[in-house]
Amino acid sequence: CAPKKEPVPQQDMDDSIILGFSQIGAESAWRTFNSHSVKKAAEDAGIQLLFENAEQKQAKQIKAIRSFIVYQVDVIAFVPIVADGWDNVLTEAKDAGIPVLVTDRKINTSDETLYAGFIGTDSIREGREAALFLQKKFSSSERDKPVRIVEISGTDGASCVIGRAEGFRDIIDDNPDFEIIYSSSGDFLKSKGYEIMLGILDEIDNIDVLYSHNDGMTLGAIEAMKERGIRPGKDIVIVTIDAEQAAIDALRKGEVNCVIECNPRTGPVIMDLARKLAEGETIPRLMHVQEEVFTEWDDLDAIEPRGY
Ligand code: GYE
Repeated sequence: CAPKKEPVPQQDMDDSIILGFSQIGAESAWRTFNSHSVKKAAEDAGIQLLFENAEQKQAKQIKAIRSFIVYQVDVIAFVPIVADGWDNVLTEAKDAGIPVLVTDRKINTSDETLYAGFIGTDSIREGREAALFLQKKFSSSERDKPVRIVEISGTDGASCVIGRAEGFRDIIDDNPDFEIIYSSSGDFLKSKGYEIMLGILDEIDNIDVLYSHNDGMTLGAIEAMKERGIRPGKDIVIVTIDAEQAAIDALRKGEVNCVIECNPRTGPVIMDLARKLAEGETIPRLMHVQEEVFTEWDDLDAIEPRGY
């Protein structure tokens, strides 16, 4: 017969916090590592994690959050795949007395009491850094016409995409030496980055810059450029966001010119915040993760292995 299970001491059961976490999917290496960070941190913190993968569907996230409410978890945390459409389900969580932590991407809501706080990326800053790099990159070039930029953005409606586009345009739109000649969403997918770039190269001439909202799409776009005999990082300057290892490797090879870090290592701080919320403490409303910028001018050997 099955070995007799040791009963879990009652106070251990009482002590372990139950955290319901709704993740959006596995669309990129960044996302996969973010999920790993959350799972590992929960294990290290002794927090019982109910982890749901929504496979890129907001409806599945809403269903997962409702299941957490029924289960009466202590805290709910989630990555909102898009910024809108959360008020109803978060009102249900509020009515059930369950605190909510928004992570990675932000939400739009008319009722700020629907969530306790946000921890994640500062996407407006990331967009600005991309533009500032381009201004520096082209500052010495004597040009009689503007620098022609194509943008491959991420999932439509995601706060990080809105922010990366907004931050970039805050600077670029005021500078007559630059113009964005094309923009399209690649949904953060490598395959779409490839398809879109192939289409752009067949339709548009004289492209100077690719601004891509994540490394996965950039890697796909680089494959397309090579297929068309274009030298990535030389014929077309490339700025990309995330800083996964493959992008740093491309930077070292001169196939990418600037990599802006978006930090996926939020697991430990999410667990710390969840514990505080479970214990009835307040947390900061807005926390941005630490992020660096890596350019072709830096000491690239000094960059630590990325882990994702
Ligand atoms: O840049 C991308 C992922 O939400 C900031 O989502 C995150 C983005 C990240 O798919 O690789």
